[in-house]
Amino acid sequence: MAEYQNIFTQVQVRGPAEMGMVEDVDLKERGRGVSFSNLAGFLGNAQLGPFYLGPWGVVSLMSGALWFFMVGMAFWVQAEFSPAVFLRDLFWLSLDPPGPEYGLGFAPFWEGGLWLIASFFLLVSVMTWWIRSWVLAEQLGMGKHVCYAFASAIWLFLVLGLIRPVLMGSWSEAVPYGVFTHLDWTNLFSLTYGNLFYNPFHALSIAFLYGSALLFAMHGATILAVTRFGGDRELEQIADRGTASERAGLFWRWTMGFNATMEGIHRWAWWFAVLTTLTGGIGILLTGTVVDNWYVWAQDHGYAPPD
Ligand code: 07D
Ligand code: 07D
Repeated sequence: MAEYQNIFTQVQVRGPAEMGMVEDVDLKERGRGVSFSNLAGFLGNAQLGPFYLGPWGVVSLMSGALWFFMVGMAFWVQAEFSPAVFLRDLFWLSLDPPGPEYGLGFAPFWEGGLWLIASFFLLVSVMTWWIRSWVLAEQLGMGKHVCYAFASAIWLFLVLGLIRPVLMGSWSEAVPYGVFTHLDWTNLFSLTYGNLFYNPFHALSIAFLYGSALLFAMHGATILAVTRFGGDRELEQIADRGTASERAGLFWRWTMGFNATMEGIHRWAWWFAVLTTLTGGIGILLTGTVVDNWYVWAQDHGYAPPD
């Protein structure tokens, strides 16, 4: 039994490549290349591929690559074409949106114009990847739960880079493309609007984010703890005594009086993750449009003490 106490244990059984179902799947858009990796098997499944590309995948990868290339070109110019400076300053280089003087208009190439063009390609890339998630779920006869969860993340992404800047009347409100500069933007955003901690939607978003981590830890640990009874196969709830499902459920009922079911735990996880970015997007959308200073707002609403 001791060998199953290891949280990394993964038994790798390797047979011929598993090509997957063919019913209702557009096979000419699915590759034939398959390889195996011990490392991948250690982390999950050893088989890599076949990969399904399709027209939306092509558009998404190409426009994503264009965005990446444009950001890279801007960095390269800022580094004055020096590979050493480029590498040294990589995390501090930035492609910034236009200044406030350009409003929602176009801007000269090196004063935000390139940011606008790159953003267009990032938008196309993210939206077509979302369509791809829909198309593939459809072909596999699945529900659209992944698409809706991804849509929630895209909601926050759109609020940050498109919807809120449009409502504020200026592209300068949007987020720059840079590792530390996007953190500076985040910090400045909070300072400009009187401390984002007093935005209740930011608080909700944090509660769901922390909750997601807690739920993921509880679920991951619980399933690992009952793999010795076959729990890693996540069978439907079974009425029989002594099954992995029963033990996993009982552990939590005995521990805290309540247990999720094999089905329900995944609904908990889905909702917590989805609500993190859903509430977050609402919080950002309200900032500067409806509320100018969250600390003052909080005082007015009894959420912060008066001075
Ligand atoms: C682990 C899945 C894999 C994804 C990865 C990210 C890029 C960017 C671009 C070099 C969990 C790939 C990165 C494609 C390359 C250039 C120009 C997901 C996993 C590995 N952030 N953020 C990061 C993005 C915002 C904030 C890291 C994107 C908001 C804070 C990475 C967006 C605000 C911190 C990154 C976005 C904000 C980070 C790691 C888009 C408020 C960190 C991300 C499109 C939400 C952390 C140096 C990660 C860090 C970090 C990417 C938006 C705040 C570079 C693509 C504007 C406070 N962010 N971020 O692992 O180390 O995500 O920063 O909206 O501390 Mg950010
Ligand atoms: C960004 C969704 C969009 C991403 C997409 C992915 C690619 C790359 C690449 C495959 C992350 C596209 C991907 C293109 C593909 C490859 C390689 C999700 C994103 C579609 N905060 N804060 C949050 C905390 C403070 C601020 C959320 C904590 C300060 C701002 C989260 C603290 C100030 C914003 C959160 C803290 C501040 C946020 C993000 C603590 C800064 C946001 C949730 C302990 C000084 C965002 C309402 C998320 C938001 C946000 C946590 C502090 C500013 C819960 C724990 C007070 C401006 N903060 N924060 O899932 O929604 O993001 O706010 O101090 O915009 Mg905050």
